[in-house]
Amino acid sequence: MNNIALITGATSGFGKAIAERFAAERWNLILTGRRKDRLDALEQQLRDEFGIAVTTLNFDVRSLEECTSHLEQLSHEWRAVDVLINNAGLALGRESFVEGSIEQWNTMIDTNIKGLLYISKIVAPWMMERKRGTIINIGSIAGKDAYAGGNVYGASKAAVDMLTRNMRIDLLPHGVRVGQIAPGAAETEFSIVRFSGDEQKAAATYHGFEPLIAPDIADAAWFMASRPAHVCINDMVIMPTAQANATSFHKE
Ligand code: NDP
Ligand code: 8X3
Repeated sequence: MNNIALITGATSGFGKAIAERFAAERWNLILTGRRKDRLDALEQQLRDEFGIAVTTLNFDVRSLEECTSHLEQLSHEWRAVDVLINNAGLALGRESFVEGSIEQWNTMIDTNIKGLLYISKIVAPWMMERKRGTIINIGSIAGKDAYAGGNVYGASKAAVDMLTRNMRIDLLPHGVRVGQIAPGAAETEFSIVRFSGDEQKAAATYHGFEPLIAPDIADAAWFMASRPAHVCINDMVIMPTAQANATSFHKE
């Protein structure tokens, strides 16, 4: 059987591009997300184009019950996950925390931190049993560097950064490697979600410079996953050339 990657949040942006990249390398895929129509379309596209096997799981990573029931329904064959990519996540709002919505905070914390933990707690033992595997967490420059209005989103990604380092220690005796990709500004649906569907405001985020695009991150994920077994890429910070850190942009 081909290698297997499990990618959360595969309905859009980085997750979809990572699915396409791994499919092109003839990996079989487990793809998750809440939008079933998109999962179904991607499954069909990847099967037709690359002839790989695809399993889709339609659930919300914020729910431990849903994570458990969907992942536990995978057969023994599909549990042989070689690479887990914890990608599902989002930002909501860019106000000062004083003006922030507690509901939005909960959504970010439940998705970006707790969802990642729930999925990893279920999948890591499958890797431990096989004494190999790779977990790639999608963090952010926002987890390393503060910016105005980044507050809870940044804190959730700082948690991803720290969890990545701790998970690597916990899984060290088991031959499972754990790394992070921390991107800067990338044009996906991220800002449309962040600004509650306001496409103009979302597009303005990328005015005057060339942002990253999803395949840039897919290339990085593939690079990490395809290193020889004795090599672990701990952390990759990937920025647009026009962005030096969370706040310094060269705009024309
Ligand atoms: P998109 O909005 O394009 O994709 C986000 C993906 O996450 C979607 O597939 C969405 O699927 C999934 N998702 C969100 N919430 C949930 C949930 N509760 N349960 C299951 N799936 C969920 O954004 P990106 O591709 O840009 O974002 C991917 C990751 O990259 C996120 O973790 C984000 O924080 C991070 N990131 C993004 C950057 C950027 O500038 N774009 C930079 C740095 C990091 P669905 O809605 O169908 O459930
Ligand atoms: C997304 C990048 O800088 O908009 O994580 O927060 S940023």
